[in-house]
Amino acid sequence: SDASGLPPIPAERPPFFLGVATAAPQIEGAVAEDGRSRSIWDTWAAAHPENDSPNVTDDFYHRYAEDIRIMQTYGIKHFRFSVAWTRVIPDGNGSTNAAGLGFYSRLVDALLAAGIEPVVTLYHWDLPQVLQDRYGGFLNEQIVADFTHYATVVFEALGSRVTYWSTFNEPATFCVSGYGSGWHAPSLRDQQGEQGYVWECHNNVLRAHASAVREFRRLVPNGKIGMNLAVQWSEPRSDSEADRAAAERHMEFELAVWSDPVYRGDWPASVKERNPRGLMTITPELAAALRGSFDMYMLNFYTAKYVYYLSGGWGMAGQGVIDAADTFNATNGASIGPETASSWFKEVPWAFRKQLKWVSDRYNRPVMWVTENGVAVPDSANELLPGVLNDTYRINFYRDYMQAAMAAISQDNVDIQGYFCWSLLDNWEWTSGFKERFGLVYVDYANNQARHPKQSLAWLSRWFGLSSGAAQVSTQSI
Ligand code: PNW
Repeated sequence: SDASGLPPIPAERPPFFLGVATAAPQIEGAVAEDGRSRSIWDTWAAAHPENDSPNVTDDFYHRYAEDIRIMQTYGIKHFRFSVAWTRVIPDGNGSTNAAGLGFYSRLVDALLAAGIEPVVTLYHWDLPQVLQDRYGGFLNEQIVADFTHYATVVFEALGSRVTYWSTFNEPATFCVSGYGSGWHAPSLRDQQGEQGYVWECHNNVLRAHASAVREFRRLVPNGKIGMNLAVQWSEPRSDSEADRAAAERHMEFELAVWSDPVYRGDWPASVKERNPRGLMTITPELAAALRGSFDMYMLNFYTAKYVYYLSGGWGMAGQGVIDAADTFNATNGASIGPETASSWFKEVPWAFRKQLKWVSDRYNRPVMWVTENGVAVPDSANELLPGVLNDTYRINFYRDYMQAAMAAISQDNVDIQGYFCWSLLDNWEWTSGFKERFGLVYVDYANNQARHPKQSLAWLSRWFGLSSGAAQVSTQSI
């Protein structure tokens, strides 16, 4: 390490831009302000009072100017945030709420004035509760028209100032966890044992995406759009043909089930073979509408698991019930990677490189953006308060994952142009509340949401050549 005590800056600088990512329900707070209605996650939080609350969280709604100054100080030029449907159209499909929309308009203006490119996600899991109550949310095809209307309102308001967009963040997560396992809002469980709800959600998300992109091409002709897809790499647990095929099938059920319809006009063969109750149909019209609807492949990546063939059995894979199962442990018991603060997340930079190549090869080398990657530091890393700002664990994590992406570019012919850290700020981490801190900036919830940039932000800024390191890291204890 250098004089600062931090890991040395690698000689080679990453060839992609550095951005930071956030999501409305995790940072905004101000849940009852300016006409915002309740989202399904507000309902979830109210039903889980033991979990921390998103009601205030980072208070980004009032403090965004300060957060923009932090990004400016460290030379960050791409900011990914999401728009809350509940602010823009509180009744879900009724009239536009000018006050709610005005917040995003001011935010975009402030970002542009600071030289920061806004990257807008339209839906990061915060469905208006009224739409869940009215017709079952993503289980009802009415969501296609309502999402398209909402998207159109936002395209019209921000499209002349915002170039980069995503329709949905991680539909696999909200369809499987929201309508399959019940672990996420709106806490529904599939009733038929065949993930029927999840497939209905899946179908409706693809239709809503296609329909919104059609409006986007008309309203924002020079814009770029996609969808943020998340996957965990599937590493075969053994070299056997059965395990390798199971791992491939697992990845097709998790990831290709979303992007094959866009790039290939159909679901993967492995998925069609196991088509539960004929739930999946892609009409020629839908295939045509999906074609070309990703201007870049936006991947959220964190972790991996071992996959093995489950002889005669049925395991869960993505949204399918298939003859494969997954585990963090090899047959000899060894973990697939070091622990992090999140139970679902082991550190696997080698798997990131494989995943990037898998996507690039399958879809004929699309432009790729990594739209989320990051880590919450485990207690065992011994970086508890006040040393939490001195997050060498996170620095090493980003160095290793980014170098894996650099290897994918230089050795595997992958075209990665941007890389967004999850997240700019510590935030409300869904079912984990404030216990897992993914931020490059520490948020002191006990002291008026005060912001304290962590060492990782300064270190990344220096590695990417975005600030001289003049952006000094605070040494105060908090
Ligand atoms: C993301 N996986 O979810 C979400 O987009 C963020 O809102 C969240 O805060 C962040 O991860 C950290 O948890 C994930 O399959 C969904 O590995 C799925 C996976 C990872 C993250």
